[in-house]
Amino acid sequence: MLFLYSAGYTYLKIKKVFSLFQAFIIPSAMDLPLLVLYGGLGLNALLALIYYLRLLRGPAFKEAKAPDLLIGLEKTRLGLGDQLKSLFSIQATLDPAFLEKLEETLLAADVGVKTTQKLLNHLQEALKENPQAQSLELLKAQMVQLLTFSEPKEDSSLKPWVTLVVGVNGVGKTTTVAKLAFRQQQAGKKLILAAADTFRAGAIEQLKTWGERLHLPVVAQKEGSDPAAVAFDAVQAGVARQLDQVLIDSAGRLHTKVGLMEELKKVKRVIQKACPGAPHEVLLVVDATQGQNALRQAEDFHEALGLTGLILTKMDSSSKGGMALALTQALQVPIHSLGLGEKLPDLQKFEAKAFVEALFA
Ligand SMILES: Nc1nc2c(ncn2[C@@H]2O[C@H](COP(=O)(O)OP(=O)(O)O)[C@@H](O)[C@H]2O)c(=O)[nH]1
Ligand SMILES: [Mg+2]
Repeated sequence: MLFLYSAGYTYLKIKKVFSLFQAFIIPSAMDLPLLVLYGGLGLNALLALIYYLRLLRGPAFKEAKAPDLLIGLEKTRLGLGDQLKSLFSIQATLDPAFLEKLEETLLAADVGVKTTQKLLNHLQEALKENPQAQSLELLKAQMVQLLTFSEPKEDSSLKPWVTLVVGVNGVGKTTTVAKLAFRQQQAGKKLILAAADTFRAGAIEQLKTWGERLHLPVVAQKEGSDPAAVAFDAVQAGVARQLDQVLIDSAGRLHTKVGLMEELKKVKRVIQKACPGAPHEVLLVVDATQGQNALRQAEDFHEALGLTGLILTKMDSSSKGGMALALTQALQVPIHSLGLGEKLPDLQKFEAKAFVEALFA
């Protein structure tokens, strides 16, 4: 095939050179079949190129690069992991001056007062029991333990599995819904999205655009319509079509906080009506650059909705990743995923051990 192709190409090149000298053009019976062959192969190459470009921008692009946890956590590593490593490398006996420095470092990385105290107490206890142990390793192990929770596991017999995504404005909810959808789609799941942030027309358009890129259906109504009705329609469609998942985006405007919580509670109730037992997950999206300031918000959302997991976004631009410990301890809710960038593959399933290892790499 390749031989024929190059033979045809060479023949046509020669003919082109010859055509400079019109007098030498000799019509040949070979021209037509070679032109057809050459044209056919050229068309195939063009189709292959178009297909390749579609794969590149479409959801089916299987080689989507997973984010690198080491790069994504670089800022927090500089502020927390590296500081602790150098602290422990200079001195490893827990005298009061050392403990004070350790406490300072943990607090500066937004680990929070309570969790810092917990870590320090645990370290002292563990060293009493086992004086030969490496203090830094003990501290890391304790961090892993504090970050480990049992999570609701998706039950694939439940069709659909419904996830409600909540959080204040600008934290990355809509982007995270798209990233979650992308992840599920890569796993071969059938899903539908709901644009239940009806507060701004822009938010509805944003989700629709993601839906187009992912070739996924998006249930949406006009700006200002009832978000609970949008969520209800999407869940109902999920039940009727026996889809694997329904992912619901929601509003996060701040200026009427009580109104927002009431609205979200209503969304949750209505989802339950469309599908008993749903939503199976309520995920709070938190902007990691806010550090500990996000704690109050998170508590409010948890009280109103009963969160099942946290998604910390913008980890790639935050040095306050220690808040992962503060938040999970205060709420006793697991971290579901980490946002490590703005692109579709930039969402990583959270794993306590990998997280702590990356912080101290
Ligand atoms: N660097 C970075 N930016 C993010 C991440 N997640 C979301 N963003 C950006 O945050 C901004 C707000 O996101 P959006 O999804 O509209 O937030 P929403 O208002 O909560 O729906 C957008 O510019 C996103 O691209 C992340 O993990 N890392
Ligand atoms: Mg949004």
